[in-house]
Amino acid sequence: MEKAQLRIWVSLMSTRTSESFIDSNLDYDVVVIGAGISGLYQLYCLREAGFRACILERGTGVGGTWYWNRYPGARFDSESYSYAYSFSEELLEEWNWSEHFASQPEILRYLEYVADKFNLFKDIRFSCEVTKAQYMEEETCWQLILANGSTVSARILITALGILSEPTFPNIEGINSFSGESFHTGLWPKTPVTFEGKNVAVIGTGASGVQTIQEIAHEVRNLTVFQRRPNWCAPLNNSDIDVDEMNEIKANYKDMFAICSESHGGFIWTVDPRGTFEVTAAERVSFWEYLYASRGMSIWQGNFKDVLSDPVANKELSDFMANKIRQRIHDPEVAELLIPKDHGFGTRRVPLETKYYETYNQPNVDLIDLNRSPIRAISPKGVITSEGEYKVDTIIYATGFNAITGSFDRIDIRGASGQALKEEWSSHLETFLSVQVPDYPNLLMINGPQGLGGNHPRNIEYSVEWVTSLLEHMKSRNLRRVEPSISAVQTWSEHVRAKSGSALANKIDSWMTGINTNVPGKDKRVVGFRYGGSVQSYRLFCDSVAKGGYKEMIFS
Ligand code: N01
Repeated sequence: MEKAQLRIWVSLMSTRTSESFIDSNLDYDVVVIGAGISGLYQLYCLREAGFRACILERGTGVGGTWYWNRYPGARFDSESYSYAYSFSEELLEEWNWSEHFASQPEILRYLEYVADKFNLFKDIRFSCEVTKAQYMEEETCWQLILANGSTVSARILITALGILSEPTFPNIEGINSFSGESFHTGLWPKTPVTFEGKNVAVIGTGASGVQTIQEIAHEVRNLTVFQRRPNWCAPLNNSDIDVDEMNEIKANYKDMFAICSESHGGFIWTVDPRGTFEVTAAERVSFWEYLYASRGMSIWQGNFKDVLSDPVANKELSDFMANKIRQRIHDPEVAELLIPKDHGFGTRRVPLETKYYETYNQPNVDLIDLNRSPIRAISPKGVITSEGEYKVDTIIYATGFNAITGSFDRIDIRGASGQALKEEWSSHLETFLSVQVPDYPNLLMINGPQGLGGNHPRNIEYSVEWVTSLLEHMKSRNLRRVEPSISAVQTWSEHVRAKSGSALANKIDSWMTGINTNVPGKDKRVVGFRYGGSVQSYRLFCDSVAKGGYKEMIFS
């Protein structure tokens, strides 16, 4: 079916190939995959720049991450107003956030509002899963094949897939034999799920697991949490935003976004210029108490300059955080199970919590240490560990994602030489600026591998604008093809590796270093899986490429 379609299409195209960037024989100038935060803004910018563009989205609505992750308790853990779009003053003025850290339903409402306000829905094709993307050298375009068998052609393909959009289930025997209900946090159904009176198992204690556990613990009859490695969690300290506070936030948007541009990770919290041991012990503890009582990622992103790079400073902070856990949990044995021993505070993603630790003081909540009693299998009735069977009505898999490359892997992406991107990346993960890959001309990625972590919407806006400028550069010069030079890719990759140097996080197994024990081949850390430098150093590099006329890229 696919081959036959491709042959007909190629013969049609060969008689109609255009010499200019714009080619009315192609369905679109640009196709974007994904209608999340990246895709929506990309569509908006492309339209403003006069391109014929559309989004292909496999879901039935907009929102991306916030469409799929509808699990109980899902919410921002960066301040709502700093984690939304900044490009439209009108939008900033119109939208009122109800909480400092908005919940998933509110976030989804916001993204739907944005899509509606900017009339984006008309160019989004929902329930359109792209299964194959083939670059066609002769026609200088991408040919996409959708799950329903139809094809779409475009000069340029932009992936706006999200870095955490390919959920992974654990490789546990019998996982399909369970007779009760089971859910993955990243694939949560739209229909309401009730837990009242039910015995529920949660597997996984990352950010999604923590948000789910603390939310449902009060509703379920019994909750059994299966924990492999504990994470360091910090208090979210969420609260409502009233009218006056929202007005004040609106009045300060400009200054707040300026702080985001100047902070290392794009957040509103900036690193304290002092070293941990440059202050007295009393000052240190008092600063940490202040941060612990502050909102969101303050204790992670707004701490002393060396806590995430100097092991001794990090140990001191980890001890502070461990004591906080001990103070909050009644049973000392449970407290010790919840204190990470294999990594220091902030070296993996810090889940933000609201009374998460107190959950384990509830009589209906049990914590199972999978290091002591590993899961052997899922049975029709529940979870079997080396110590016995836990019978439950519902299993929640909060077991994470095949990060960054996983969402590309699900599409058979073939470049100029016919090589599959999945194979290419299994042995050689290099990009140019996280935007392009050699041999995959006219494929542009929003936040691909080697891209920035931190405040995603801030990074997304920057990358979308950078990509749009590149396309305007091409269109105005009638350039039809773009690919990075090999030397540019090498220079960028060396830069990425150099920036991976000092952070302790790079020496720890996590999705951020490319590890997922449930995915074959993702068992070794990848240096520079994500860009370890600051927002400023990333932008400086990208800006210099644009200002220099994109000399690192080969156009034709
Ligand atoms: O996934 P994770 P997540 N047997 O990979 C465990 C973002 N996010 O969905 O640590 C048993 O962090 C695994 O154990 P271990 C955020 O960036 C944002 O929670 O590998 N357990 C771990 O405990 C975050 O970092 C928000 O030993 C298994 C858990 O499952 C990212 O998404 C909210 C297992 C997976 O944790 C991912 O978070 C939520 C197995 N076979 C998430 N396999 C916001 O609020 C895995 N685990 C913005």
